[in-house]
Amino acid sequence: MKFNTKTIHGGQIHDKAYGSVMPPIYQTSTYAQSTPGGHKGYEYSRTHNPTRDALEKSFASIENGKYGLAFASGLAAIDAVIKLLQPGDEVISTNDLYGGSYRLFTKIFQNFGIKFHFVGMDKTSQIEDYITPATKLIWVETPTNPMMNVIDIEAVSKIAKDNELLLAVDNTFATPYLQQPLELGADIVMHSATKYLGGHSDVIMGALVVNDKDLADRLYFIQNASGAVCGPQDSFLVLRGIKTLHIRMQRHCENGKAVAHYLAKHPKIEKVYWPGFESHPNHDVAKKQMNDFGGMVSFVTKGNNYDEAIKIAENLKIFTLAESLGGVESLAGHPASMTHASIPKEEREKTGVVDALIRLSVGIEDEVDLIEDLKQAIG
Ligand code: P1T
Repeated sequence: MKFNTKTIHGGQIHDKAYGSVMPPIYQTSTYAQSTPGGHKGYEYSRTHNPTRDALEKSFASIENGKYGLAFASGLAAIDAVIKLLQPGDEVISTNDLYGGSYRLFTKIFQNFGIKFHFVGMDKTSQIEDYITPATKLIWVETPTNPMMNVIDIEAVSKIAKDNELLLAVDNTFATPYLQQPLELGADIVMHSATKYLGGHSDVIMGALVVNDKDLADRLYFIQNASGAVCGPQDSFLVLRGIKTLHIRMQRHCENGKAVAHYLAKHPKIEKVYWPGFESHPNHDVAKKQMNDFGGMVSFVTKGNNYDEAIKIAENLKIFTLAESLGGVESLAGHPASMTHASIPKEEREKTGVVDALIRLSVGIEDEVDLIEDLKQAIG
């Protein structure tokens, strides 16, 4: 089945009771048993829920994997992955990543004796310098949030396999429409389904997809034991969102390209970060592993002018100044004070997250209106 068909039908069956085309929202915490253990496959909704099951099958299908897991948030999904580890284990992570992922690693799991190394991965050889006998996992986010670096998943996967390490890829920015990490050798693909998969800025959710049965069983165990699951109503909404993922992504990419090119020519803009530019340092990798370049664009104002950046963020009318990304509506964010505020200033500035950086999640409105909005806001 092709990707555009999988978004609509992947892993889905019509409801057995009445043939409903969409799965019913099974808004129940528990299930009647005829005798202890005499149930129809469902005991308690933390463990399984039919609406969540339908969504988990869709996650697996669109990522070309065997097993899907849905969580209460993207961070809950990451939390489950790190719980595969033990005190004393080490993780090598992308150095430019969502601030909340960084916070979870450094402020929660570091206290449990897990060590994290944050490494620039666009030169994959740098990863090998950090591998020790204690290393268990490589955490890749690509394209990175918010600097839009692109990491060669296939090359990292070779390093992971040679050293018997797990490779997890946060595929939130790209979505499976643009890149499929399991096909490139990753063991785990992770999403903040809050973003493009849900697609409508109305749900918080996370996803994992894996191929290995043993790994899946360990993650299902953690999902049930820790309990950070999503509810049936949210499962339904994300399942509905996924059905238009391919159409939305096509438009996100077209509008992202138009916005990136407009900004690149603007005299008041110093630099635009978007992997579609031939001048982007990882453009060749992006061309190799992605089908297009996505709808996320970051930029800094001329002379790194903080006041100008804030003025633009405040002046935008169609772009809403808000955290998050990946919805149909365009959003603008100021990473230094919003999504990446939990990373110490000197750490974030090393990766380019300066105070004059603005991040755009380019939505699927008319391109003409988006460019007009940027024009009036930049002035
Ligand atoms: O917000 P949540 O669903 O828990 O997902 C966390 C997360 C994980 N990974 C990436 C790449 C992300 O971008 C996020 C969430 N990011 C934002 C809220 C943001 O505005 O960048």
